[in-house]
Amino acid sequence: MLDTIVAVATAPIKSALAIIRVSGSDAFSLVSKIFTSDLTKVTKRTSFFGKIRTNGKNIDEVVLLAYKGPQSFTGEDVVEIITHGSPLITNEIIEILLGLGARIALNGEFSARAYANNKIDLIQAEAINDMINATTKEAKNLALLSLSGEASAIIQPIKEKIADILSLIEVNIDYPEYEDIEQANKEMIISAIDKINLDIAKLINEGNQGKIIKEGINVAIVGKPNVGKSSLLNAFLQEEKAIVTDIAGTTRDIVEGSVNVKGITLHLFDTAGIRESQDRVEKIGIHKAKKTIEDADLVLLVLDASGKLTKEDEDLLEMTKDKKRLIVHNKADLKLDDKKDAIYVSAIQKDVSVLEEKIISLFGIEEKSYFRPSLNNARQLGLLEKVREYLKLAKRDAEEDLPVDLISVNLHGAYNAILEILGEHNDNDLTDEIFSRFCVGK
Ligand SMILES: Nc1nc2c(ncn2[C@@H]2O[C@H](COP(=O)(O)OP(=O)(O)OP(=O)(O)O)[C@@H](O)[C@H]2O)c(=O)[nH]1
Ligand SMILES: [Mg+2]
Repeated sequence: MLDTIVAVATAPIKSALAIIRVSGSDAFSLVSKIFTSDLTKVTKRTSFFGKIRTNGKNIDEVVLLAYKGPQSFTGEDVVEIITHGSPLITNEIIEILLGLGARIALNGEFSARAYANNKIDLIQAEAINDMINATTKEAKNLALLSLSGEASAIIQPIKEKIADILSLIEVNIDYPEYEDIEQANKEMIISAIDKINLDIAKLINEGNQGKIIKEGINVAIVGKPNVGKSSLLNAFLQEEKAIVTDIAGTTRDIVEGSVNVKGITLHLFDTAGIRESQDRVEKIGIHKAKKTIEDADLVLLVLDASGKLTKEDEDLLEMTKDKKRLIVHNKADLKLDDKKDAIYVSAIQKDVSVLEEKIISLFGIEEKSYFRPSLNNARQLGLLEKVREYLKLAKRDAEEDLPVDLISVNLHGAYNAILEILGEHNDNDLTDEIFSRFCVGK
């Protein structure tokens, strides 16, 4: 039996109310020892108003919710004590409960128990964190879709399609004498894998869009000295955050700022102008700038529209050529030439709306991705790639005319990777799937 755990669910600051959560088989009996009502008889979700007290001393007047497991968040008996919002009160109650035998909960332990007790799957558990950490309402909405199970639902049809082929193969192997069973042949397997691959590609594309909505885009602003990188950062942020002067080599350290463009957070990194330099401090800044380029999702390579392209610009064009990038011609108010399709801005005039639109469209964020459930974190996307990899191998095996039982090895791999996305660890349920599809016992 697991310990009974306790923790304050709200921030440890003065506020109107605070919530203490207790979960575990002893939750009702422990809390009953210090509460005016007896919770041990509770059979369904019940609310109480009463006093927390110990040794004849009142600690606080509280509202208390008792959830009889499994009808609770963790699936265990859960008590939520809503106290007045002083850390002194919550600390005192927690200390008493610890003294009575409860244990302080580890980070995420309530959610971990909910997952262990099949109240939520892994995608939903991750969504709880996403809900709390969301910094835009769009990111919060996506997290809510995952939390409510809608993201988990989109992987189910693919899981079933793989189970379909696997069950057909297994029945062919185990019951070759049944003539009325469809034959699992090479063409049929390849065509089924091709269809599943299309579904996976769609999920990966939608997941990548969701990831951007959730996490934003890391944008490195780079260029030779004095082209207006810091001015561009300031224009995005609409504040004078970075120092701007006409001295080449003004910025040394990275200057960061974030801005919300159409619900997408751009994490902007203004960097030192890149050039050959003997100055010790500037050299460190240039090194940091190069590192920022490597880590960025997008590079804004800033050129000076009022001057000619120099060797330094050309080196930077070469250095960033494999990155996702936009070439930004700044100082458009002074511009010499007018290149077709080039992006012109005037950072000094603080208008970067054209650039903002280019960035959003470069990442192909569709309107509907703001409202669409998706598998959008690195773990989920990595596992979708793994599914794709296994399907590729299974298709290769089929094309090479390997026996169906060997083809099924990689199909099992794909199936298990899907289970892993959902946090289900073994493919025991595949056996149930197989027998639910075929009436092999007739
Ligand atoms: N006319 C005009 N001047 C600009 C524009 N943007 C920046 N400047 C000027 O260009 C000079 C350099 O600007 P910064 O923003 O400091 O340039 P930087 O690229 O950050 O320079 P370093 O930090 O030295 O690499 C300043 O005098 C700015 O006022 C613009 O759009 N138009
Ligand atoms: Mg600068």
